[in-house]
Amino acid sequence: MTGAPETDIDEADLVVGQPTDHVAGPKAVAIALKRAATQMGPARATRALTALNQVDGFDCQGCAWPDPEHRHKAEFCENGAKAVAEEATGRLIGAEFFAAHPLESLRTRTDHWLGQQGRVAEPMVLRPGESHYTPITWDDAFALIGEELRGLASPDEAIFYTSGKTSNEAAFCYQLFARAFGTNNLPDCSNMCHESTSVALGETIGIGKGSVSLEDVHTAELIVVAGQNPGTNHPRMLSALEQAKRNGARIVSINPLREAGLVRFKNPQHPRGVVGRGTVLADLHVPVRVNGDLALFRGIAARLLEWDALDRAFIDTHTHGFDEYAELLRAVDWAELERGSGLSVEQITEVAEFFRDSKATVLCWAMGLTQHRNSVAVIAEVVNLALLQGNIGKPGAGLCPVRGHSNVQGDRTMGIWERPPAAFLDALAAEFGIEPPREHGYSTVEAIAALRDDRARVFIGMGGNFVAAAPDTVATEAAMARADLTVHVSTKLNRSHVVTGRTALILPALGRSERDLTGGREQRVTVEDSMSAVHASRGPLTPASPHLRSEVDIVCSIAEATLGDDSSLPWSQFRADYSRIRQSIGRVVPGAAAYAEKVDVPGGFVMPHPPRDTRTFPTALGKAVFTASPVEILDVPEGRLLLQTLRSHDQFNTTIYGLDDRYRGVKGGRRVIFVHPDDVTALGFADGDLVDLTSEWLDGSERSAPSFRIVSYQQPRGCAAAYYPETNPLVPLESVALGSQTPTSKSVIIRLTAAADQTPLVQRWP
Ligand SMILES: Nc1nc2c(c(=O)[nH]1)N[C@H]1C(S)=C(S)[C@@H](COP(=O)(O)OP(=O)(O)OC[C@H]3O[C@@H](n4cnc5c(=O)[nH]c(N)nc54)[C@H](O)[C@@H]3O)O[C@H]1N2
Ligand SMILES: Nc1nc2c(c(=O)[nH]1)N[C@H]1C(S)=C(S)[C@@H](COP(=O)(O)OP(=O)(O)OC[C@H]3O[C@@H](n4cnc5c(=O)[nH]c(N)nc54)[C@H](O)[C@@H]3O)O[C@H]1N2
Ligand SMILES: [Mo]
Repeated sequence: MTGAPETDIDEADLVVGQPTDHVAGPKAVAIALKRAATQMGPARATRALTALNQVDGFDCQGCAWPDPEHRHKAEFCENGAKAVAEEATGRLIGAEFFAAHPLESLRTRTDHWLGQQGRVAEPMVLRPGESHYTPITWDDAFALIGEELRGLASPDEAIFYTSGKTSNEAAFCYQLFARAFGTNNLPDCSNMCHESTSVALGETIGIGKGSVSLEDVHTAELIVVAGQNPGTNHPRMLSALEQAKRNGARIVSINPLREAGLVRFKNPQHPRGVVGRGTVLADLHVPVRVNGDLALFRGIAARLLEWDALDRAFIDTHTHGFDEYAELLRAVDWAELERGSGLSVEQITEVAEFFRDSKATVLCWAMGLTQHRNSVAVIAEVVNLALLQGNIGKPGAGLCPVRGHSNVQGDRTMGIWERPPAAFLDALAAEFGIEPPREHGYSTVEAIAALRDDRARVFIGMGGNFVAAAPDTVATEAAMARADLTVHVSTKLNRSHVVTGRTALILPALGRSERDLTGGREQRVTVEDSMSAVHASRGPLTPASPHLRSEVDIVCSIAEATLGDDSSLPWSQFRADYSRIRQSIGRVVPGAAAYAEKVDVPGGFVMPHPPRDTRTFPTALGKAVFTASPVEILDVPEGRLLLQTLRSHDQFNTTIYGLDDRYRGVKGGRRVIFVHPDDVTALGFADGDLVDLTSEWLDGSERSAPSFRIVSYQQPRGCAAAYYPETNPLVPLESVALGSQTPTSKSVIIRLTAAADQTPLVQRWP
């Protein structure tokens, strides 16, 4: 079955209207069902959607927002349904497709086109110098990988990347294999995502995870949503916010853009949402300047100290470093905070009053805070705010980093981490009798540099779309092309399959919606959500093709083919029965004792979190730590804009579902740049002009991305926004957050010039 578009995106069809003030409602339901039915057919769609997020069903492949205890019959959102449709599509591509499309032509296609072709049906290989991918048997593919890995001068010449959809079982096997092979080169999408959160929380509260439950969100007095667009990226969070609102909560949104979801929400699962005007969620929208959050938070903290709106008992008993921090607060330079945040003292004070008047505050954040040069300091400042009022480890309060990929948190728990804690490696050694390497491995940006400098020769990707998601597209693609072997375990075709090493493999995996009969029995996997709740997931659908294998099977087979008979590791037992993997997880992973038994309980269990559970802070000092960081202001030179790169309503990261960004009023195109109307004029342009974007980096180097339409859009002066991944070529590999190495995708200094070519770019890769 095909039916995918033959031609590529034509940006000439772009239409821009008004942004909307409400989200979801019946229109979202209709769109979700239509997408699902077109891609899957009505029977398969019904089957999939009725099992989505149900206790005995499968976990949504979309975001990591948790499932409520009392589930609706339709416990999913528009974008969750799109994610399922994307995976469970009836379109299939196999040998014939690859014979008809030489690599050279696939390279000119956009990620949208590649993804729309369908599920990859069988393993494919691209041999050195050949023009086409051709079929390969699974055994030959595994043998090829094993031979290549064994031939490396050092295990550190191999890179084992993970995207955050991988199940806990597959992730655990994958990291075990990498370490038995001899390297900690386990970068993951987290390095580009919430790493700044993990680092900041690790340093300040002793554990790199959020401290709230869904119940806390429901019962909070104040919920702050900073740098996050839940209406698009975590739509089910809106139901939780709506419930909180009904319980009397107030909501503050801190965002350069007035994102529609927080303005008015029509809950499609609720009769009022279908017929009424919906609920106004945000009581206050704070239009902070891009990267202005630290200045804003510092000002709020200064006011709280001034008003003595502090939880002194909590500070005295549970924290360290208050005096030094308080000194900073007493000395704040308000003019500097105004300049840094782009807000007036009155605006900052108004937000502070919301904090002062709340006895239980939940602080939520996502990419708007994590992808800047000083992101670790920004998030440490969020923690400072929470500590001042004792908002950790009490009902209705806490830190709520909202994760992206559905199992990104679980993958890290399972040991997908280039800097594993010693205790984890000790436990791995004790369980399996291996001697895991102790030196840290490469993060995502270090992996790219290693490929570029020929220090790495083999790249294996467990899901994801490494070259499109990573920064500095031109440099990253050139680095990837230097590899001897690139392997992608994937469901759908993407850019990383067509920008390859000398030899390349595509290994098609079962998706989460599909029945997994590995080892001749019905297998389940487990995942962990953003609030540390772990539960089982089991797909109901017949696999897209009989040749697909589970990620667990693929990892175990690569391990056997690489480590051979020398290895006493139980790969075949793992593959035959995943509960055997869960038993090992229970013995190795901290806090996961009796894992295999606990995930058998319907609904699963919650991983321990000492600050949340008992106000115990496992830091070096045994207390939560106040951080006194300087307020650094990113100065943007005259005539330049500060660009943040974000998601449209019609994509999941590099997977482009369609070309509309309904809530922001954009239809039929993605190459747009949102600019304040006065900046448009001041820069000598008009709404709708076609411009090229050029980024300017400290070392004087420049990078460009051609052909974007200017869309006048309300936001603080001097800021701009455009979609990722089209803008990734603008972000230098070296431009990373201090301490976390997260690419600074939300702080890119650019200038606009009239497009050199005034015909809109039809294909992204000329
Ligand atoms: N449908 C869908 N769902 C998704 C994804 C998807 O692509 N599509 N991706 C998943 C993944 S991996 C992730 S990590 C999450 C991402 O979820 P989000 O973090 O919501 O994603 P972004 O689109 O990057 O949006 C960042 C938000 O921060 C704001 N922002 C930008 N810069 C700043 C700043 O300096 N300060 C403040 N206060 N705000 C700022 C932007 O205006 C925008 O509203 O979503 C997950 N869920
Ligand atoms: N400029 C800029 N860059 C960014 C960001 C940004 O905001 N701005 N955000 C960053 C963030 S937050 C993230 S998380 C990364 C995302 O980086 P990645 O996680 O690497 O990218 P995705 O686009 O989510 O990967 C999509 C691919 O995963 C494969 N896939 C999907 N489902 C499955 C499955 O079940 N199994 C397997 N094996 N494969 C599957 C499909 O082949 C699909 O093409 O991008 C980062 N890059
Ligand atoms: Mo992410």
